[in-house]
Amino acid sequence: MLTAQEQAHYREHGYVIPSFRLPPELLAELRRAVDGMLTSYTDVPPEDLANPHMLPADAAGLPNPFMRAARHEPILNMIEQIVGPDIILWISRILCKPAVTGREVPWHQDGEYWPMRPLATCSVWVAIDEATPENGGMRFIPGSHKREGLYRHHKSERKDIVLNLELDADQFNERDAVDIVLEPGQISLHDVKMIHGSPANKSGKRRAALIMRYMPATSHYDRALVAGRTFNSAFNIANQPLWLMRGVDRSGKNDFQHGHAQWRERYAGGLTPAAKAQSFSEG
Ligand SMILES: O=C(O)CCC(=O)C(=O)O
Repeated sequence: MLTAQEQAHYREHGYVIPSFRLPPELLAELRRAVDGMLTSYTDVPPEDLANPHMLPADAAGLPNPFMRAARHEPILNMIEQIVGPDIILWISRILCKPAVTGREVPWHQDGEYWPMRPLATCSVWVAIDEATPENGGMRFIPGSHKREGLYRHHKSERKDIVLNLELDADQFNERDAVDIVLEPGQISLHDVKMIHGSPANKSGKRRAALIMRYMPATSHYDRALVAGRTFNSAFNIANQPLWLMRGVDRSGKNDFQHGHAQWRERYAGGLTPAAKAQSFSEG
């Protein structure tokens, strides 16, 4: 559970690095599974490996390590403290910045990309490798989540960045940024409106993360808002497979079937050439 102080930090600053650590066995399994994904799906940019929790269970029926991390009770307990008892996992991704070539994530607010209304999500960023300013660790602008609306973004034409909706430079002051430094197995949690980004990885050390995003089931994941919207690529987030992790769908409008078969097939059969050609950018 988050301490009262950690909860207050999240409310005040829009993020927190809790004292929690992933159990070493789970971290080791995640690292092996990340390595496996990177070897198997070489045609997908390593920053963009989507929904690894949709990988098949093992032969004995044990869920894959990504799904086990997403269901890890202490993580769900912390999420419950932030979003309430009705919790939907709506996406996961591996964002791996390889040594030397790992791409920059431009300054942005996740809420600029996402279709749940009311806008709400807590992202859990799990350090698989250490994350530092040298290897492309995240940077946050504390307190930036507090403004009611979103800040102004523009569509960037740069090809060397992971996302393409970038915050206008006059919307924030980079001097206010804090570096999020994490050891493997540590996590950070951040709010949907947090202004954040991360520099390119020019170091000799890989920086891999598993990111899991949870919304309250009081919000509606409104696929119509992103249908046909393509961000950086042909893929869009209209087909995300939603998982109710705890509680009930209070909105009464969320669809928990949509996208599941498509993603299961995608990973069960290996990636088709068409799927390989697609990556995605969701914020
Ligand atoms: O991993 C990164 O560098 C950026 C991740 C991010 O933008 C996010 O989790 O919202």
